[in-house]
Amino acid sequence: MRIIFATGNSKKLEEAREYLEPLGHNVELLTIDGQPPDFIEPQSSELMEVAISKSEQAISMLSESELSNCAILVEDSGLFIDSLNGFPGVYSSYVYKTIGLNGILKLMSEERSRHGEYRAVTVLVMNGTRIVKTGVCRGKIGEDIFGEGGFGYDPIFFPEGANGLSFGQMSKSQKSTFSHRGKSLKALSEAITPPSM
Ligand code: ITT
Repeated sequence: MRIIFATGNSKKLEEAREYLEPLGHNVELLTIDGQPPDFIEPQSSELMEVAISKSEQAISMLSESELSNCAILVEDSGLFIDSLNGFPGVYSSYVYKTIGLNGILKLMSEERSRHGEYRAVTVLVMNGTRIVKTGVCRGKIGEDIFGEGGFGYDPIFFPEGANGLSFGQMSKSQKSTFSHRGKSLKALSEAITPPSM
């Protein structure tokens, strides 16, 4: 299937390809006049609402184009830290660009519980049908920056069951086996794969 991924985040695209291409799907980046789409993010504390709004915007961007028959993929995700009442959550992208990893480490310096989770909501629209899948990855926020892989908060996020490795210290495929995005993409691929395959 030809899947158009509406994202400005090239690392999300790589992770989606890592997952969906071995299953025979072709994942392409949506660009409008050579640029990734510019979404209006709704003021909402719910990833689901943001993801559905992005998918509706992507569909209307493509409605008149030659890509209007392709499947459209969008994803919204974030890091939710328990002791910070879910912050940065839906604001993860903005918080990363403003206070960055060191800002989060500073906010966490007095916290005894370092538990948190990444969450992802993935939406695929094909032939007018919307499929929504979610993924969660529990873990802990480290006390320093470890590794240079992945993106965003990966160098300070230690997923459960990964023998003390941060996402920043893992290869793409290793990260995918634990990650929120990997889980939501796995559920999505199961939903679109005919039972005989
Ligand atoms: P698009 O909206 O264009 O897809 P984005 O990066 O702005 O790209 P989101 O609005 O969904 O995406 O924000 C998610 C942010 O949460 C992301 O920018 C990271 O800061 C963080 N995040 C989500 N998943 C992550 C992951 O697997 N590794 C590291 N950080 C992640």
